[in-house]
Amino acid sequence: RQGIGLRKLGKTADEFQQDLLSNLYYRRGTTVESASARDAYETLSLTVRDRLAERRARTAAAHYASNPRWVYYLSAEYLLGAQLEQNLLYSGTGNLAAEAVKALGFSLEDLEDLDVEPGLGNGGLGRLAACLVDSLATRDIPAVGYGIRYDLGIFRQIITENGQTELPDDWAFQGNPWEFPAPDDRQTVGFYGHTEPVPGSPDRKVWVPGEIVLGEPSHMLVPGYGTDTVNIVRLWSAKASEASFDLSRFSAGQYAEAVQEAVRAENISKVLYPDDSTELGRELRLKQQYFLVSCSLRDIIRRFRLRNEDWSEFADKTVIQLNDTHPTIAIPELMRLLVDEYELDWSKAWEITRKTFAYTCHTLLPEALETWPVRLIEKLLPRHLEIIYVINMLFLREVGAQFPGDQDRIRRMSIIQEEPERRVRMAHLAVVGTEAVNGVAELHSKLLRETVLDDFADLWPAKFQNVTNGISPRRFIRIANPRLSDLITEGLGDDSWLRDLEKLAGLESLIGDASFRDRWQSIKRANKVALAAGDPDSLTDVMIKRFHEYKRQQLKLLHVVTLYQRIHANPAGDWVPRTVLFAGKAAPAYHAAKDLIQLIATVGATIAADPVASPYLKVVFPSNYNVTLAEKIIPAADLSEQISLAGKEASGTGNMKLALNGAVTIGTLDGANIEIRARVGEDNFFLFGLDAYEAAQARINGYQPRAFYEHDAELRAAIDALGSGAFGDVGHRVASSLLGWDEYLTLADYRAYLDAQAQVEEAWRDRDRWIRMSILNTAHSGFFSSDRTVADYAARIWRVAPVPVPHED
Ligand code: 26V
Repeated sequence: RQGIGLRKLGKTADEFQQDLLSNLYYRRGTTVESASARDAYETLSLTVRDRLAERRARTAAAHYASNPRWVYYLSAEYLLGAQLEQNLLYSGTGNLAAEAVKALGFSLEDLEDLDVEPGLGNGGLGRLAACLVDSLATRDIPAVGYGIRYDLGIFRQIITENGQTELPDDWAFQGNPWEFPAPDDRQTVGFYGHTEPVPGSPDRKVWVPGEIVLGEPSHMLVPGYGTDTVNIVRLWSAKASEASFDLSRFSAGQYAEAVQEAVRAENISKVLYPDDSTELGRELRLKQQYFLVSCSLRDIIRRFRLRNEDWSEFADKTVIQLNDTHPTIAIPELMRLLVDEYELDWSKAWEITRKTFAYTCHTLLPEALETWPVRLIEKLLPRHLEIIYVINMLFLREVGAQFPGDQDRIRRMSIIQEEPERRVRMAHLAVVGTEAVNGVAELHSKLLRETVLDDFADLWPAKFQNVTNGISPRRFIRIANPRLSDLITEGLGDDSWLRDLEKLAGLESLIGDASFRDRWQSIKRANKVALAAGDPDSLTDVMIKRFHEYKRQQLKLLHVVTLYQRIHANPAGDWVPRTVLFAGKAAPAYHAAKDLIQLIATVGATIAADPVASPYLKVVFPSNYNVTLAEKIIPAADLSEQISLAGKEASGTGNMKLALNGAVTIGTLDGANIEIRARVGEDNFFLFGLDAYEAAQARINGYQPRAFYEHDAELRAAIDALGSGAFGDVGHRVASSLLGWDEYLTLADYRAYLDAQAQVEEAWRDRDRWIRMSILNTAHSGFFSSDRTVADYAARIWRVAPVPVPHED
């Protein structure tokens, strides 16, 4: 196929215009005269996508030529964010596009409003996956992200005084111009059935599945910034095989029954599970996990075999990162493929498997650690259960040899939990079957070693590492906050900081420049005006994250109630005006979290209706927090609330996004807060509360929330107000849960939190001091770039090198 080449895509405004028009006519099938905003959006998206597709083709060629070591990121969730603005930026076509759509009679902003984000994740874990694939491409690392193409993403949330209502998120209802379907790469996935022995091969079995489902991939392009690499995220959709349509029933006129099995098959990728805090043990969720794993591993093997023959090279060419335990069934699945299908010895297969996988843990909460009933795995994946048993037997033999006679240790470490029912502990399987295990912030990694995984850290100390999370500076400052980005670029002389975020440290030398500080402040103000959440001159105090008791939105609410009561007690006081902004979703089945949302909305409405308090205090709760909304709120924030009970938040990443945009943090010694404080400096961070050891100790020593209630009159007044009946049953429930048990020590930290908030107000009143703090937060956030996170993984866990893609112009 020599001598064949692609026509160059337009570089000038005229040429871009021509490309846009040809897409409008030939791909969208409409005309200039009749083009709607939707037509213009779809056409522009295709025109931008074409530019990335050309880079993608060169990337694939460079990767094929070098047969490199690949990183495969396996994640049940991705929160990629809106694509149009990102892809305009990464393809450098923003100005051309603005001109071209203007000629069609539209503005770029109108079209960006039509660009819906694929909400294929719950929160931090899903957004981290998106930041890491961005940085993998930016660092020219050959990588594929594998995930599930849920038809329905994270639910759409509506907030009223009755709390949260959920609506389905049919995100691709009008199509998705960013996606390339690849039906030729479909895979076949088995479920249920039984296994049969293979005569003469004791390690091997034949699995005869009882149900077959097809996985159809499509991919989204993941461009690197400032480089030609374009990687992909490959998402699997479940499709019924033809065999699932029951023709005999159809012929008998039982039309609904005839398609019943097909509908069941396609339900696998129908909806994202919106519970990110407690494992419900649902069969469909396990099916989703195995569906992702089975399709992805076969695709990985297909790709390996394009350039390689020898299995002994598999682990040299492949590293598979497990994003939490959700894809951990990949460990027995790779064993099954190698032993049963490719006929490798067990010990050779195990050596390959262990070397191939690495595992990232994202939690410390015991209720979020996945375990699956043995009976469920036995029914759904009978061969995998057999393999897990063999893995466990050989593993426990190893433990027994290291610690002779230590039966209790064997019970604790077993992959199988025996009581109260037999379950498979996925985190144990993930540690046993991988080469490296990491936590997501220094404290989290340390607590993993000292608590949940302590026995494993004793056995294999070298396996345990830390890789502190990071965020994409492209999305979370350049795209979210163009005003501040322009000022930074001007201040630093160029925009190379977007690929080398530590360069932000150079802002420190501008801090003495009064006009720079003025401009910094005016930009913050302009961002608040654009957000239109409250008085732009008030202190904009934001708490944006999933609702969970450990994150302690209830502590923030107690603070709000106390401020309200103080203002009432002294209406003529010199109060600092505040706009308190909450945003976030609660899992639909998490009643305590939903109660909190409702209570915040109700208290907010009471304050808004109160002429005494409302000039100083406003509570706002915009609906449907997602990546797009985060990009609007973060640039407008003055104060970042990171107030989880110490030892509970693995890392947090919103904390990094807010600090990068010049918000000052009030926070506990938890997750990455500790690392943020160490970098921005103690003077530029409002610290309060128990540390992780004190918190654990308080519980052991018989913590009594009532004692705090009785000894603190303001706390008592706040809780009494909530429980008084003025806020209905929700007020009662929240107040009595705090007084009765207070799982996350809210009352123990209340006074320290209010004292820290008083210091916040003192700093805020000295406006020049506040601006300096704000600038220093941005200047010292460079470490939290996900480019650094990826560099850490690449050097210490993946041992991969970049493969540059030759530039063409
Ligand atoms: C957990 C579970 C638990 C079992 C049921 C289903 C389900 C679905 C999703 C999840 C994910 C929760 C874990 C998570 O998002 N962790 C967050 O990860 C962030 C990135 O590392 C980190 O910054 C947050 O601190 C951590 O809470």
